Amino acid sequence: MCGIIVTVEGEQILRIRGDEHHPLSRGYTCPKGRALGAFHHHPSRLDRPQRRSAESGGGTIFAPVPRGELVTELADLVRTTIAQHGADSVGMYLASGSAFDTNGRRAAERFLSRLGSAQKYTATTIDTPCKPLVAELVGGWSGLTPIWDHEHSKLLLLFGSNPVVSHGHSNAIADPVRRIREFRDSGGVVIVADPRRTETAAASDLHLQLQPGSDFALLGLIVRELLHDTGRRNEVAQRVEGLDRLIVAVEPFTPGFVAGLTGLSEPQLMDVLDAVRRAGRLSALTGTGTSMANTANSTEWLLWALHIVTDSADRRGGMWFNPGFLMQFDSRTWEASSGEPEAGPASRPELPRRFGEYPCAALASEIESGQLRILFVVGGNPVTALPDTERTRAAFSSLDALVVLDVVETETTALATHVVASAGQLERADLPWLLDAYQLAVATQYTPAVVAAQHERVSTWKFFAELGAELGFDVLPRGISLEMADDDLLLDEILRRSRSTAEVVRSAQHGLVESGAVFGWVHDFVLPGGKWRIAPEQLVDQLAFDLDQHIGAHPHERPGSADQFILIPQRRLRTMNSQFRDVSAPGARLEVPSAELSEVDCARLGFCEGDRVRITSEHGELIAVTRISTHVASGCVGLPHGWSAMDVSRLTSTEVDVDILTGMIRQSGLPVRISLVE
Ligand SMILES: Nc1nc2c(c(=O)[nH]1)N[C@H]1C(S)=C(S)[C@@H](COP(=O)(O)OP(=O)(O)OC[C@H]3O[C@@H](n4cnc5c(=O)[nH]c(N)nc54)[C@H](O)[C@@H]3O)O[C@H]1N2
Ligand SMILES: Nc1nc2c(c(=O)[nH]1)N[C@H]1C(S)=C(S)[C@@H](COP(=O)(O)OP(=O)(O)OC[C@H]3O[C@@H](n4cnc5c(=O)[nH]c(N)nc54)[C@H](O)[C@@H]3O)O[C@H]1N2
Ligand SMILES: [Mo]
Repeated sequence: MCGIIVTVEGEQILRIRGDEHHPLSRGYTCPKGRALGAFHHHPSRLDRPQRRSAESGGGTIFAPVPRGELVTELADLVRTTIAQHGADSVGMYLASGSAFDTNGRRAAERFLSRLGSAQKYTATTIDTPCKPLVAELVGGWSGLTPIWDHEHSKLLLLFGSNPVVSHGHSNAIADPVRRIREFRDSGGVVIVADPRRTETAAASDLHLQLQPGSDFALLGLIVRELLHDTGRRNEVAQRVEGLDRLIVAVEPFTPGFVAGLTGLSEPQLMDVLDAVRRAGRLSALTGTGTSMANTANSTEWLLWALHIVTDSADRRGGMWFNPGFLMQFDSRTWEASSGEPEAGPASRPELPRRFGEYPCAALASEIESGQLRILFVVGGNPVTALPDTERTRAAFSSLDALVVLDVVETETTALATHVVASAGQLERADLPWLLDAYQLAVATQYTPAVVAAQHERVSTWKFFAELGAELGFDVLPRGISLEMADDDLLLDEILRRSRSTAEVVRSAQHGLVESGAVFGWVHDFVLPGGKWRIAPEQLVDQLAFDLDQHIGAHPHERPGSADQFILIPQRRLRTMNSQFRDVSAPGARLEVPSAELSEVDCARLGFCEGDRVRITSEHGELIAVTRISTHVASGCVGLPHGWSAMDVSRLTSTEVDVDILTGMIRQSGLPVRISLVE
């Protein structure tokens, strides 16, 4: 999402730097952006379509196959499989690598829906399904994403997000350190709730080092205290439906109770409350620290409740919803969703189907039970990203076909029956379409292809269009044939319905900002009956449940065994999930996976820096190398994901700890034991 300048000589990427004229990233680019050249020339970059041909001593041998032949073969297989087992025997997993390939993502999704299959899985359900869930239940539409009003708000609350490293979760915060500094320089206050003293916490006004999974209690307290004011209550009652239920639901969150749950002192809690009262309106954002916890839905709900109670939601000086430059959500007609899920997958009927997809938690069982027989993976590495690695591997190996579209070899391509070498980021023209509404302004950026696609790499859209044609249906938009289509023609289709024209967007070399935050469109067009449904029954029930569970399992009350820890997720600066593990920007070090432990715990248990430790959960174990840190709270262990050498997915499960409302797997706040490997 940062503007970059790429220096090219022939087909060689020589250098990448931030574009100082880019209105949002202003010359900044992170190490991942600067590593795009190295990624483009990756030693295991995929160059041509391949088919699994033989096994040899644990490895698989792939043979190149002409694309036409591959397409015909796959079309035959899809046709016969669907004839025998129905449309739902073919499925798709779409993830991070496709989020930035606008034409590819759209064609892949269209292909699946033309097949008539319900077997759609995306990274949303292993990342943050609480966000669309709460948006749908409270606001009437799952696509509403809170965005920081960095220009007008005076208080930013961050829960379980570390934008200095991640550059934001569902907020594209380019240039994060400078953004935060500017915000504070103009009188803004930043408060970070995180069990780790993060790089973002270090740049903030106040760091609350709370117990993992206890964010909902802190938010419950603030909402409760604010609603004690009768004037506010009466005012809020005009704007919402269900206020009485909210008031009852947050009643347990007294200062004493919340101090016990969060591990924060009562004076600290009062400081936060004072800051909220002083600011009036505020922006509050969550990230994966809370969205992957078993209290995710309660936390997200109370965060929305806080926005609404302070009249911050969709209001200047509070937070906003980006209608998107390309998507233009503010010019559509909306019908509020009831929030009822559709029927779940056959092998796990207790799991919900929401937002037009099944939860990833059901992917393995759908394959094992024979429902799902052909899987397309589009820009994802599910072998490292999904829980219970061995089960995922076994399930994938049993598929009739695993078709993986990627740019490099991965743990997932290694299990594929067919590999499609996709054209990469620098080899295609593109627009930030899927993340359009995650930006800090109503903005877009067109980028032309920097180099031509080399070898036999193919655009993801073209592959699906060809496969669709072979199966007898159109994947591309009406009026665009496969013969005439190219990247730009397809992007024009999107720009035609955007806030501007293709000509204007294309000629804006450094990206285009239409406006900063805009307010009010959600009130005007989206909210059911013009009011927030502030206390949906499902969430009220969930909160009561979480309270019971959390009190039972709270660290302070657990039988105190010295080797017990709570696992918390974290991102690393130079990797992007499993990407950039083995290539980096010129001169930059590679990331090394490690388990981050506090000095105190290491001293207590006799662990030294670089020791090998065994980390065990209820579901599995892994061996990790320790990294001693003053950042992480005592009692917590921080583990990144996306590594097969130190694979955190071995510790997580698709069977227990699965959220009933969303199917989200618990990946944050997991109890583990740690011991030294002799
Ligand atoms: N460099 C880099 N950037 C990335 C990625 C990457 O892999 N590397 N991945 C991208 C992706 S896919 C995503 S989804 C985003 C994620 O973006 P973020 O959500 O900002 O992810 P993190 O940086 O891991 O921050 C999560 C924080 O939550 C804290 N935490 C853990 N448990 C709890 C808890 O119970 N309560 C609270 N309050 N905090 C908790 C952790 O200590 C950590 O600091 O980042 C994106 N950006
Ligand atoms: N335990 C645990 N599990 C987690 C997480 C955690 O914190 N803890 N985080 C979760 C989160 S937030 C996420 S988003 C998921 C990530 O899950 P995934 O998105 O499945 O994982 P990535 O490693 O990002 O895989 C992206 C793939 O896309 C490929 N790619 C890159 N560019 C392109 C392109 O232009 N075209 C194509 N076709 N492919 C491309 C890359 O080579 C890579 O293999 O993992 C989740 N899993
Ligand atoms: Mo993610």
